Amino acid sequence: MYLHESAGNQVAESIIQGFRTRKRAALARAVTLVENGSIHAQDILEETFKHRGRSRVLGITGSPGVGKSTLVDSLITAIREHGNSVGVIAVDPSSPFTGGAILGDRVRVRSRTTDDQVFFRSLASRGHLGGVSRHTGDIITLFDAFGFDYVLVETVGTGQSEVDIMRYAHSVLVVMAPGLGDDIQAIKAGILEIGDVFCVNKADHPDADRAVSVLEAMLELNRDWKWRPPVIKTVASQGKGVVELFGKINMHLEFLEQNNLLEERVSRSHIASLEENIKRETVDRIFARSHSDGTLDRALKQLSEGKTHPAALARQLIQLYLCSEK
Ligand SMILES: Nc1nc2c(ncn2[C@@H]2O[C@H](COP(=O)(O)OP(=O)(O)OP(=O)(O)O)[C@@H](O)[C@H]2O)c(=O)[nH]1
Ligand SMILES: [Mg+2]
Repeated sequence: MYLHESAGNQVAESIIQGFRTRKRAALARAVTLVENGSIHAQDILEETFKHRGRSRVLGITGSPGVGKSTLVDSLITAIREHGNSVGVIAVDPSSPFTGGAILGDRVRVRSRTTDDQVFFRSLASRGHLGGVSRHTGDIITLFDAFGFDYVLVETVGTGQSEVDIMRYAHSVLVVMAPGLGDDIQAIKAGILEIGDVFCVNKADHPDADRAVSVLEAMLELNRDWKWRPPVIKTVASQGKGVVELFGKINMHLEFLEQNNLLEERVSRSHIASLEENIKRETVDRIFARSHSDGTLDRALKQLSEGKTHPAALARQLIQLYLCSEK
């Protein structure tokens, strides 16, 4: 049962009602309210949280331009061919330095407005004041509660925050491409540790086999795999290898279920979610409030003048904005 009748929150109630009848407009509205930190968000989140747990959450990460969105597009086709529904969340880097359309030829996943079993939403990865958006976990929960069979989350794996997003996934697909010097860099960034399935995309490129060998050799170094991540070659732009890739992803999810490891992943996502909420209630709140009342500017001035140590200032801000609250 969704939200009880007595709850006087009309906005939340109509959205919950929309979830019950699988109205995509209700999901779109809920995401916007959560992203904007609306006063209705909490009611919606609390209610929808009870209904999550159905979706298989797949994280897709990799360097800019390796073909993640193109792959997502072909994965949607594969998922639909199995008769399953899918929600896609694309977390876009919105930093003026790193992101948005780094490459001019970036692909946008088609929204497929005619297919009501597919829903696409793009999120900015940075919140106000340059902080990382703290809503990804909540938004994944909304998608899950809406009842999609699969939720795909695409992020550009360039920074820690993007890697952190992968903690919400049950299965992580790391996408690489030959000819970008990507193999070595990716290994440095620790991306090898987070992948459950690896994909060498752009296999139409002559260096693809070499990239696969490098990756396989690196994976061989770890002999203690519970699950040895497979490496699949794809040409996403032609849909080649995608059925096999989708098969491996499902094999990984089944492996987790059969070995009682899915709970670990779910627990990892709960920890990430808790962290997200704690940071929002503390770090983000302190920054927002001290910014709006001018304290932050004064604090920064003190720091640049070398009058106070950041630790002392941090304690003062915590005292001022968190401890003094009722
Ligand atoms: N040759 C070739 N090109 C591909 C392949 N897959 C994708 N592309 C092209 O590579 C470019 C980038 O693809 P995207 O899907 O936007 O890559 P992305 O990883 O989502 O990029 P960002 O979201 O910007 O990080 C586009 O021009 C695609 O058409 C492939 O298998 N072979
Ligand atoms: Mg993309």
